[in-house]
Amino acid sequence: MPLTRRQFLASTAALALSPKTSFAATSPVIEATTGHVQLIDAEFGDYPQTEIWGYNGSVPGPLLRFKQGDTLKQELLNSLPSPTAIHWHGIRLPNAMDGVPGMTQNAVPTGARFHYEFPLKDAGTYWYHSHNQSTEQVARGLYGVVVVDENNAPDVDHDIVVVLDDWRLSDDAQVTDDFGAMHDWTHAGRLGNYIHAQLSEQPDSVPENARLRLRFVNVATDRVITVSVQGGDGKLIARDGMPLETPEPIDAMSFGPAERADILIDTKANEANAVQIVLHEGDTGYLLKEIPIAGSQPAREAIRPLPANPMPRLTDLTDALTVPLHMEGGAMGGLREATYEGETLDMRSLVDKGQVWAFNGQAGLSETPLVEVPQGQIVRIPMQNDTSFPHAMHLHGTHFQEVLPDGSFGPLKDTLLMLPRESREIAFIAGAPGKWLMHCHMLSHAAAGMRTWIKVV
Ligand SMILES: [Cu+2]
Repeated sequence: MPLTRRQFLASTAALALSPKTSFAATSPVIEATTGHVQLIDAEFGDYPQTEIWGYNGSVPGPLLRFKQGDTLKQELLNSLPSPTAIHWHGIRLPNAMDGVPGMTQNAVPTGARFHYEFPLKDAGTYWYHSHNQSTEQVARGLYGVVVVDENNAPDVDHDIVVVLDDWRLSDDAQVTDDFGAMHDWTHAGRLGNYIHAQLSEQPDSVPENARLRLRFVNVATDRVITVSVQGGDGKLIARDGMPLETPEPIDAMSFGPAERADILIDTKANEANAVQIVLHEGDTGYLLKEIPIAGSQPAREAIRPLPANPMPRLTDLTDALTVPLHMEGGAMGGLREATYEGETLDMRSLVDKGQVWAFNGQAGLSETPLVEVPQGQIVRIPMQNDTSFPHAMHLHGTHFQEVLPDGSFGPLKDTLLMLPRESREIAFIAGAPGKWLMHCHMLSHAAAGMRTWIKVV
């Protein structure tokens, strides 16, 4: 794999990482507001600061850090010109705290506040982001990370959040405002020209045999980001916040939008003498971030699994209710017709309304849910991706497990990346009562039709 120091995905904007981290400390009030940040590193030229929309004016927003069992209490203050709301991605919470305007709360108008408060039952790596006009608001920077520490967390030398993002910037480094571009919505979504990684902590160097916990979060609106870590041996210990029962070897990791992974690595001297986070695009690797290795310390004990969370896991599918989900639409295999806002529309009328994807022939949300089930009901959703694009299927309110072809269950996840034409099945135990969204986390696809909901009573 050829490794180059920098990536230029487009002629105008360089791929790099910002020279310093903008992670701020936890604060009780999160103000959604505009800000200016130096997104493009000076070594790529004399680019001006980028105007962003961010929590407390930064990207990412403040790193919110709690202990398992704590109660999250955060006041959202909206100082943006548009209404907004915060979704707490992957966190089990009461429905009224889920942050979905039109479904669980009203969007918070300019100048107003909304109080979010809920107990944090599960440890792990989660994130928060706008769920209102999110194709625009997340693309402008409205996201941050929530870390819930285990009460007996593994001993590590550094615990570092790695935020992976993809920006579409103009020649003068500003976020382009082509948020509803139909070509994006019908294809792979809003792909940027500036991919970067921001670290919550950047040690000057680490010794050989240092143990690092790296928490990867893909906050991109639409891009699947594939990275590997060089300069260490380690294991994958959690996905989407939830511990793996058995840590797994790490290879290149592909993250659909919203997917996370925690890894533990013990640093090993390599040619570069550095821990390197490498972006893979096709056959080429691009260096996103590195931490030099200097000195040495004694080797660590073997990596053990994280303590399990209280999230229940599936044991069998007896009495499960099965609800198939047929995913269709987009370019190269489009939709002939679909129901939208109660009307059956042909393809041209759908495009006029910006709706080009459907679940079970329904574009956007229907009045009635995909399924209504009592709390505790096991639901199976065989999903058929009958499109030419990947989709990152996300369920709100609880994690699911994949039902694997041999009948066993995959790890707990809240987002599943499905490749074109792929069929995969998920199953979950219906959690807290309420209206829970299920959608593609390619936010362009969600805006253009890939949304449904599940009612738990
Ligand atoms: Cu999608």
